Amino acid sequence: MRAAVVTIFPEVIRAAMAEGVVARAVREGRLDIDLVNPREHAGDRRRNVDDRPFGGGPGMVMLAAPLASAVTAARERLPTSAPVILLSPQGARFRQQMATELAASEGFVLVAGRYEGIDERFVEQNVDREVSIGDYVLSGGELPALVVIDAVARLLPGALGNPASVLDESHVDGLLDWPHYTRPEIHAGRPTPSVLLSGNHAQVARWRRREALGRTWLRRPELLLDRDISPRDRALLAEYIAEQPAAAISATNAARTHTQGDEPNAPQQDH
Ligand code: 9D3
Repeated sequence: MRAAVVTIFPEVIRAAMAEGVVARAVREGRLDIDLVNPREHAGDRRRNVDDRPFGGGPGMVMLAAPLASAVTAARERLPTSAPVILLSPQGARFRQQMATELAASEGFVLVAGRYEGIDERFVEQNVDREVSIGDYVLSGGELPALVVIDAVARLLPGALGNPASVLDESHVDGLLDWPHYTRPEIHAGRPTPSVLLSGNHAQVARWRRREALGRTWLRRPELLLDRDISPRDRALLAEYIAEQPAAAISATNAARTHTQGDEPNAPQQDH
């Protein structure tokens, strides 16, 4: 797969491409990332890529022309099907499903912005979709672009030492992960749940499913709302809830009382 990142800080992307799952995908030829710097596409001698906002106000706005030219250059090296995705605080939230779609696609262009914003005419003329990675303020789109690339790179065929973990993991089947343990059996006086040492694979699988359902119910209940829960899962969840100390449930309810939106345990914002 080929991707391009349009950014005035290509070195930030390059640094992250040198390590880990992305580096491996690039090294093994499964991923090719072009970096295109709008500064190289600036029209003036000073190579300006920003200017003051019409209408006044603080901060600078990215010029449309260098960005448009950079995107055109990026697209010349990509299939025509490749969408142009702007990383933007105004975008739709990036989700695992989008990572899966991009991993199955022929390629894409990511545009990372800086400054207070981007000239809207560039967005209207060149951008297919806008994507945000969450409700917090960053200084630019480079880290979000890396988040997207990382999420996609690890899904590319041949990306993982253990491909089974791609199918098993949190958010793919819509549940949180179960708890993990490794040696030693006892750490700081705390034992490993005995079922994991029993060698009974069916019981291990049942325990993990119950823990995954239970933790999702406790920590991210909204993930359970939009899905069908099989009778077996329902029974496992009931078992989990019955075993919960009352204190754990009231602590969770207290946290939920102070939350809003789709991240139920996030602290409430000031009004
Ligand atoms: C004062 C209004 N700000 C919008 C909330 C201005 C502003 C803040 C941060 C304009 C640009 C940015 C830079 N952020 C991104 O480019 C960005 C981002 C983010 O800040 N959070 C989560 N996802 C993303 S994707 C791109």
